Amino acid sequence: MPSLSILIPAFNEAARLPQTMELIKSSKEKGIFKSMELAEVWIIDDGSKDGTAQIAKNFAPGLPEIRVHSVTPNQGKGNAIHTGLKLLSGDWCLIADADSATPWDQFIPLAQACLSNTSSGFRIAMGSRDIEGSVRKERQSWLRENLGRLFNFAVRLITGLPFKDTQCGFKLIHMPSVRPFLTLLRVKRFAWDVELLLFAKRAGLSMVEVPVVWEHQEGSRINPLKDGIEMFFRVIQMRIRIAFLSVEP
Ligand SMILES: Nc1nc2c(ncn2[C@@H]2O[C@H](COP(=O)(O)OP(=O)(O)O)[C@@H](O)[C@H]2O)c(=O)[nH]1
Ligand SMILES: [Mg+2]
Repeated sequence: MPSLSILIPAFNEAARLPQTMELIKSSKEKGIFKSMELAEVWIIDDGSKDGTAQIAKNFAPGLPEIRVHSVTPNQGKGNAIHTGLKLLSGDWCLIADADSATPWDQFIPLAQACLSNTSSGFRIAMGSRDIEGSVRKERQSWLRENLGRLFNFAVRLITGLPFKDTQCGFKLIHMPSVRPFLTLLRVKRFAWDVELLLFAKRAGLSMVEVPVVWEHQEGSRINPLKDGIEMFFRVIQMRIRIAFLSVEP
């Protein structure tokens, strides 16, 4: 049976992480992850100032798979993900947000897409909030939701990636397939997903968007306008960089 590492980037998540730890524990007990062997739950604390790392460590007696790594000072979600991807040991990695905005049982359809017996078993399955079958239970603000759609439209136009939602924080990744290009990833903040998918496309990996349930959680760390503009320019920058990158992944 393949092993699974869960990877959660966390910036000042003292308030939202405990419930997420409880939810992972109860999901494990319910057998949500049973198609894989849950090996580790990595919390990458990114220069938090609210005791996030200690809160995660305190939970270890209830969830012995917990591993905590701290990056200081804060360097961004993408950087935390890259750090975690290099540390973890599972065959598969489920990247998820600290606020459990995508309920943990949504792992099941992602795993099904990846573990299908046929040759079409995907190497990356990304949760999507914007395809048929997606359910947005609690919605984000109108501005945030539509800026997200505009961003994804720009991503399709600039990169040629065909996906409707690259930014949902719930992705299942086959580690042996992405490991060869991990050291080439540069985007330290919120456009990290697009860069990973672009390198995966370049490496010829099969990828799929899987509709998921999504419930917006209060306490977002993202500033839709400021971060949105930065993400847009990062996408242009990465597109140019990848076009001129001669090293094969
Ligand atoms: N490591 C790290 N994680 C971050 C940073 N900013 C946000 N995150 C994490 O990214 C995830 C999603 O953040 P959130 O604010 O809920 O984003 P939203 O749901 O898209 O508004 C959470 O796990 C956050 O802790 C950061 O600067 N560093
Ligand atoms: Mg959130």
